[in-house]
Amino acid sequence: MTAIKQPIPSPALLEGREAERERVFEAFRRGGYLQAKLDPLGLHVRPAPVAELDELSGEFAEEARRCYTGAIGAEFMYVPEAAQRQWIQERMESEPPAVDQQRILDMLLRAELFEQVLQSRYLGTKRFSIEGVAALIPLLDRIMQGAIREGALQVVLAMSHRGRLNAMVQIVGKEPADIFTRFEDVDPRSVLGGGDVKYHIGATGHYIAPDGSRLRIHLVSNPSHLEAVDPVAVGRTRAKQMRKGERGPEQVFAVMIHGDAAFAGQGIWAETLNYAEIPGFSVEGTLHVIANNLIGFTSTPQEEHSSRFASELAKRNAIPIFHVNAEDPEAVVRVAQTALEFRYRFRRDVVVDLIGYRRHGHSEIDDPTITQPLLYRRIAQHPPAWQVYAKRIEVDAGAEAAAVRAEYEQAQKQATRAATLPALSRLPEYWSKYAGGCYKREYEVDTGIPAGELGRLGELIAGAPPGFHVHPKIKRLLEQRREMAQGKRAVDYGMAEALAFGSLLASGTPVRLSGQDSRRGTFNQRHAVLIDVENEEEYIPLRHVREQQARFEVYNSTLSEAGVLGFEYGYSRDYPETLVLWEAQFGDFANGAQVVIDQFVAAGEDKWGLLSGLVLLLPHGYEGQGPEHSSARIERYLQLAARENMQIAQPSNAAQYFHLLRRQALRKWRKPLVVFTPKSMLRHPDAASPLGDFSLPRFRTVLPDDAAEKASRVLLCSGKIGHELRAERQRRKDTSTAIVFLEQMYPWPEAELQAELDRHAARDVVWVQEEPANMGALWFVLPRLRRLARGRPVRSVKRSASSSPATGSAKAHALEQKTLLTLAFES
Ligand SMILES: Cc1ncc(C[n+]2csc(CCOP(=O)(O)OP(=O)(O)O)c2C)c(N)n1
Repeated sequence: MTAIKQPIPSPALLEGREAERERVFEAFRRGGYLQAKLDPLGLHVRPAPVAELDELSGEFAEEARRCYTGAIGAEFMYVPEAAQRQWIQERMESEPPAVDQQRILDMLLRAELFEQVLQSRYLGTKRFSIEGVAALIPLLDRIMQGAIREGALQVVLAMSHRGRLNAMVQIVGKEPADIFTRFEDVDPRSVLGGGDVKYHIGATGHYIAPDGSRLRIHLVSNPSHLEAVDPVAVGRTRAKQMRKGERGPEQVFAVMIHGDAAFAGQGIWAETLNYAEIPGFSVEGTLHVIANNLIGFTSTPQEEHSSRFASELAKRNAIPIFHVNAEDPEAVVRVAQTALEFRYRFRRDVVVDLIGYRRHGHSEIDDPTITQPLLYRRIAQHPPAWQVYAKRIEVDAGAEAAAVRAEYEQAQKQATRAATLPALSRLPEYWSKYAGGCYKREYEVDTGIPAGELGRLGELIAGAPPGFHVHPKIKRLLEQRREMAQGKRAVDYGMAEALAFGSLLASGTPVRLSGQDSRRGTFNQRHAVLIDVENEEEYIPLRHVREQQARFEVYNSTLSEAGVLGFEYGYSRDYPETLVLWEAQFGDFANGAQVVIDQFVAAGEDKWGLLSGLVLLLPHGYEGQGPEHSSARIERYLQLAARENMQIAQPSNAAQYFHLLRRQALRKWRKPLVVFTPKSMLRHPDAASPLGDFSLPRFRTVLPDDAAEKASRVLLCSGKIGHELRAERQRRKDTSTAIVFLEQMYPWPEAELQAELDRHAARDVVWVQEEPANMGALWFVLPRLRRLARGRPVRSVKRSASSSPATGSAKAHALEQKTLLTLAFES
């Protein structure tokens, strides 16, 4: 969808007064939001002079001003679809719908008194109070009610620290006592070295509407890293929608709450918005709310963004933005209803920019009067939202306030007697058959497939329907794949992967793979989608391996790492039956997703007890392609490895890759799997495997060397360098060197490696790696290897330490590589 960011001409055919009215209204539709009264304190977002509007007067201008410059400022005239503009216009220009004033008052009052009781009982503890944007609660209340009416069964709610504890109680339906218990911090032994702070952990529960109807709410666990949860929440929503089938986007939708500074500043959200309308990633509209307190920690809006509003970035997708003054809760509720209906009617993202202030410091231990003394003097004199509203609707809410306070105080007392931490969330039923924690041998399954079955599968994988015009190069490739499946030619990585996917799909495991250019494969190795050269029609062989097979999805992702990896992680969280894979274009680029790797992939189980079987495919290997096309940074993943939180592997041949992928899908142990995948070895004969190896029972964590039983030296290595060492050994006609491949680095295969080292009488054990001394697996492997070497000296061969992973010169690379090989055999 393209945004036409130019004025839309007024209807030409209107005449007389009607035309005049339309002209005036058009002006306000376009610019009225700049004059809306949005800032409760009137300090930052003041109505701006707009010449075209200021010069308008008379009855029509007055009417238009009422619609467009009150407590709601709607930005929508850049939306290219006339029907969407028209729809918004009608809502802005009609009478506001009736609201339940008592309910709004009740919501505001509960939100603020909950904070006050926390403040009085846990003074000096961080809680990130909602006060100043308490209207967020009636806003969410209206969204949830509307969602129920639209047919939603479940809402995925993502939010950062601000107001989170409050939302847990008022919207997710958690018991106030459960939240107070978290402040009591009981039972610390249960979370030694793990767990997370109370304002980051997830929660599941039910929103209960006034008529008693219920909506399941899933508040997503998130790290401190602002906005990092966005793609995860979208991925989770997509997975939940897929589970529901065709009505998924109606039954499940996402609500995301952002801070103003984070919304304007963090790129991961922009990456997430970018795929909002792309078929493989769309959730048919997310409802965004900026809980905009016009401050970020100590920074002012002028320091946070170059634009008038924090929401500006949202316009990249030409979606509507509704700014609303948080101190007009009826306008807030109206906007909530409009945004919700917009999402359901047009299935697009929509933004509500709820503008308020922040009553306390960033957290309650910060003193904001140091950096904003005047603002906070003003805020100190400003009454809480519930009092402002009670006065406006002329209700004496004193008695109700006292009752609500007493209720929360009672809950707090109850919490002081609790002995254990209450669980705030429950995993859905579909997780019941999977296990996390430490590895157990009983999880192991056989992954081999009989040759006959491989032949049958191969025939289908290498096939195209009659009349389909296959590209001549691909025709050759398919022919070769057929020969591979018949055992006439060694199987390469591309085919091994297709066989792994195909066999899983045939036996009922869905597969979802995304990454930049992953449909073809960056290295021209995959060709998961065939393109008809005559008409560009597509044929996906892996969707035709069996009649009632599982779903196969393969997508070229947007050019994003953090956003897309976050999405796929999220998807894996809510579809554990699916083999979900994310592929980096080159492993080097995965560092753009480091936040997701650190905070979700590596630490999700430790912090939140949440499992994922996500696979990261990271092309890795030194081939003279320069500093950013060589290293997937093995060292970084090994550094993150602890308590069997994930698996890190580098299969050195096609069959091993096949078994590894199948193992990941078929074991009930759900752990992220990081795979360093080949580039030059993709089609190299040394890394191809005979068909028979696909019938072997399992993936082998260590590939022994039977060629040199009586070796005087053992070279231990992983990946491509091992094949180069083998070639060098052959060139030298060396019979005294064993070359052992470490195929899985983590969990460290202690027993398998010990057995292999014990088999060789070698004096010398040498770890050989392509990476510089300060990178690669060296630091991880050496101490472990020394333990297993039983007193034999353990040395290493590697490139010199370097600040950059690889040289930019192909010739320098070749020299270095030659030196490595020489040192491995001669030093
Ligand atoms: C990526 C990242 N950088 C910095 C921080 C530290 N930090 C926590 S809250 C915050 C201010 C956030 O301001 P805003 O988004 O406006 O939300 P508010 O706290 O005002 O509700 C900062 C800088 C962080 N959590 N994450």
